[in-house]
Amino acid sequence: MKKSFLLLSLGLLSARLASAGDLTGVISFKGTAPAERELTPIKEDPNCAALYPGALPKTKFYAVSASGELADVIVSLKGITGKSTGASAAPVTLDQKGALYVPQIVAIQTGQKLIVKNSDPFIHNVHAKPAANPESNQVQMNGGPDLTYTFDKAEPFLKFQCDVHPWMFAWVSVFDHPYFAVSAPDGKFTIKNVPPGKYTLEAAHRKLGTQTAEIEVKDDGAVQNFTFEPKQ
Ligand SMILES: [Cu+2]
Repeated sequence: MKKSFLLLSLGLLSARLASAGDLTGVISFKGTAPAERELTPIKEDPNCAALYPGALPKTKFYAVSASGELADVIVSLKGITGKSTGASAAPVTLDQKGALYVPQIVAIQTGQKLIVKNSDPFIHNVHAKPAANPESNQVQMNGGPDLTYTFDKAEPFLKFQCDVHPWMFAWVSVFDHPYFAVSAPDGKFTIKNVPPGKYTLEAAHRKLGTQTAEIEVKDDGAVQNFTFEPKQ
């Protein structure tokens, strides 16, 4: 009797913890996505050219699903400062694979480790070009050790590029709080454990701009969706 009561209580508690204060939503895309940029084959790197005979990879900005959801949108609470838990957060990995950054859009906290890997059988040059944080430029050999970055200042869409492969870009948004998420291929996002209150929620896409919504998060969370359209 006692045991089943305990299990029931634990079950209720875990169900409550799982949903408490989670802010969720779906990002949709309406209309026709603009054509992605065409690329000129690179001749300077025969290793890469061998990997892609006749066709090169592309930096893909409009990651729209078959049913019209949009990935790679960074959703975050605005107006929160000095709340970073980045020093104790798990590192985030940015890989270089097939001469592309994977993923292309990343979000981390100030002080959180960003690990950059090279999974390709050739060299890359990892060039971080921040606006608010220090710039850095490092060669990363194939099979070479991972590179580790941390950023002290919040900044949106901090650019990483490869100076060997001119189509290789990644953007890393840095927040000084943990209340952000990147929309998945099905357009969904979840910002976990948001304290109840009123907030401005921002959704930012690298090419389609920024939208905001005034929201109220209650004890059991909140839902807020966004729809992006191609720019005129
Ligand atoms: Cu490269």
